[in-house]
Parts: sequence; C-alpha cells; structure tokens
Amino acid sequence: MTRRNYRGGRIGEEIKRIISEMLLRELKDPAFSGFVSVTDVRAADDGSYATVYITMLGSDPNAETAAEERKEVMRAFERAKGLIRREIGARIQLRRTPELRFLFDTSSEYGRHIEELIGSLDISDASEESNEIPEDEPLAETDVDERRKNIAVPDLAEILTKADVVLLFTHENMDGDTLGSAVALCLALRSLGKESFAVVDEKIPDNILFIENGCVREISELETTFLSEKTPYLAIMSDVGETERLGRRASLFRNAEKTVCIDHHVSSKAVCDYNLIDAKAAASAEIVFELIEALGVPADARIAEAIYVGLVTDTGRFQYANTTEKTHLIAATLLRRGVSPAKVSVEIYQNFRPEKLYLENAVMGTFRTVANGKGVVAYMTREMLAQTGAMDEETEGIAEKLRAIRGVEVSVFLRETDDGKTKGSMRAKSYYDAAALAERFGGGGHIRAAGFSSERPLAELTAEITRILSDTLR
Ligand SMILES: [Mn+2]
Repeated sequence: MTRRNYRGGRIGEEIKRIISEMLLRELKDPAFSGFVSVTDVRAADDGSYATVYITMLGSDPNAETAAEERKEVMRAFERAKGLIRREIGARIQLRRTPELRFLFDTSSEYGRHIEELIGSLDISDASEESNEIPEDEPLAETDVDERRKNIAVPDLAEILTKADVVLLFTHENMDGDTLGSAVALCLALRSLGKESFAVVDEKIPDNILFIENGCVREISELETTFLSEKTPYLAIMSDVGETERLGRRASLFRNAEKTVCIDHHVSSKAVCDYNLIDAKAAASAEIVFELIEALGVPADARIAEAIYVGLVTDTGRFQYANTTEKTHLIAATLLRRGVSPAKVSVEIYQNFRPEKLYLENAVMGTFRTVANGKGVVAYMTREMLAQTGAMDEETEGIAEKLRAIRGVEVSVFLRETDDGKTKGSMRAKSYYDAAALAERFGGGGHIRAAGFSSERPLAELTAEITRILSDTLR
C-alpha cells in the first residue's frame, strides 16, 4: 500500500472513525457504557499529536455527577490510550502514530476555545501534561454505589463463559426486544458449546416468530429437568428487572445457581445476583450486543437479526427519542453481518391479518379528543373483538396511531381483557409524563410509553382518564 500524504484534517477524520468504531467493540471499560462519543479529532500539521474531543450525551454538563462521570471517562481513555494508538498505527499508514490527548467537549464553543489554547502550548510531552485528573482523588459515595449495582460487561461475559447451562427469560407480553435479546444470547451461548434455552409461558407473537431459531421452550418442558432433578444452571432475564413480570416462571428463575438481570427500564429493580442495567440504552438488545461482542462470538446473521429486531421494535423503527447515534452504529454493524432491514420490516410490520384492520376500524370509531385536541382516548370492548374476529394482541400499535394525530400530545387506548379487567396503553409525543399517568392506575413504564392493568371496568376508566386529561393537559 502506498503511503498517502494525509493532511491534519484528513487524519483527524480517520482517527475519529477508528475510535468511534472501537467504542462500539474493543473498548469495554464500563466507563464507556454510557453515551460516550468522539465529536472531533484535530491532528497537528506535523502529525506529532492529535486532540480527541469527547462528549457524553444524555448528561447535564453542569451537574456535579456529570463532572465525576467525565473524570471516569477520561481515566478510561488514558488507560485505553495504548490500545487505541496501536489500532490507529495498524489502520492508517503514517510515518509515526500521533500522540493522543483527550479533552472533554462540553460544547462546540468550549472545544474551539481549548483548541486555541493547545495551539499556543508546547506539546512535546503532551501525554503527561494532558493528564488533568488527579489519580488519588477519592470517588464519591454515589459512584461506588453505582458500580456495586452494575456488573461490567467483560466480567459478566466471563461468568457466562464459565456456565454450562443458561436459561433465558423473557418478560410477560413478550415483545421484540425481550425475545430478540434472549434469542441472540441463546444462539451466542450455544455457539460456545453451552446448553441454552429461552423459557416462555405464552404464545410468541406471529410477527416476531421468525427470529426464534429453535431457542424457545415452554416452561412445562423444562420444569422437571431444572426444578426436580436439580441440574445446575444460570438464569438471565432480558428486558426486565423484576420477577413479577415472569409470571409462573419466577420460581424456575429464582431456583438458578446465579441470576442475571439485563434491562434498560428506568423502573428496573435490579433484583439479580448480577445486574446489567443501562437506562440510556435504546433497547436491551443494545446491551446484549455489547455482551455478545465481549463473549468473542463470531459474527452470525441470525444473532445479528435477533438484536436488530430488538432495536427496531423498541425505537419504533428508529424514530423515538431513545434512538441514539450508538443505536445506529450498532444497527450498521448488524447490517454488515447480514441483516436485511427490508426483510425484517416485511416480517414485523407488513404481516398482519385483515382482522386487525377490521378491529382498528371499530376502535377508531370510539375515539374522543379532549383539551382542544391535545388528548385522545379510545377503547375496545370484548364485543368488538368478537365481531371483527381479531385477537387481543392485534390491538398492538393502536395507541401509537392515535398519538400520530396532529396536535395530540397524549393518546390513551383502553381495552377489556377476557378476564374482565381493563388494560390501558398511553403514549406521549413530546412532554407529557405517560408513566406518571399509568402509575395512578397501578402501572408504569417509560416516560413517553406506559401502560397498566386494572380490575376496574372499562367505562369507568374511560370516563376518569378523559377527565384527568382534560384537567392536566395544557
Ligand atoms: Mn425493551
């Protein structure tokens, strides 16, 4: 390969790309598990050094905890510096690999300011001088607690490597993220020679069945082996952090030698021996992606597809506010490993029975707007279900459709269940706290997408929620 004459800007771009890719794969320090990204890399004209500007999205740069997090990230970069330089040396043909200095880019203004400062410095021993973080600084109490709560990805990978049998658990009302995460882990663990199953106690929704790949077992098939015969196993719940959402599989989960929670819900209770909870992750599948990379499992299109399904469904096809640069970078990697977005889209979103539309028609006939069109409430009775021939799970997506009306901030969809209860789904567009509304009825969830299940009758709840919306929506 001929040696190209890079100018500073071009080298900077190359280095930025390399470190960004490394953040997704090789760089496994727990400090990098948040939204750490490289905003810019400026290489000196003589190629002697490069300044790497780092940001951490999703944290308030002025908050005290953010300052601590930033220091932790900078320490992690210092530790990884050698590895990063070797990678740059291997991938860019340069006379000499530049020294690296890492700086926090709290805003673009700040970044430019720092750059001017550096321009006036003698940087011959930049690596020593740039180490602004005192090594002996004690960690704040909260940092220690944080770390005690969460296990680092490489440490969890090591625990999995040592297990012979791993059972995976999806949450009730199975969705693409919980199943995608479980299937991806199941396939990865099997490729390492382990016995692994995803244990379920419900029918897999038709539109995500295509990722199952022989991983799923009904709980009745496994109870004898693992509850009575005392075969040792590790249990992992994905996309859930509490045993309540495992239904009658909870005892099989608790019976494990060790338990693991992998989750991204803010409300996650982290009840396991090892918890890997990241509320900033768009999907649990994002966390599972990193774990599988840490396991060193070779690229596999089936694993990639299962993870992709988790990303696509939890981000509403990469549209919701939880979608990040990291989500897209992971998705890009998955495409490189053989995922076809068009195929997945046909399987998940262009695959419903006509009965679903008959039911939607009936439900759309019930909706009422409140608070000058900022709220919308619709409902489904058992009678509508019987008349249209639709099934309960075919109500999926109705709350989102109602939210999409121009001017609507909150949509609420209520439906009668076959045991006489009422389930509610609420979706908010940009500011309303849907989780707080759901909590008033014993439910919960994410801030813009939440739900509840109540013993109270449909008509009563429809009236009450309509009243709450007209009182609280401005
Ligand atoms: Mn999820």
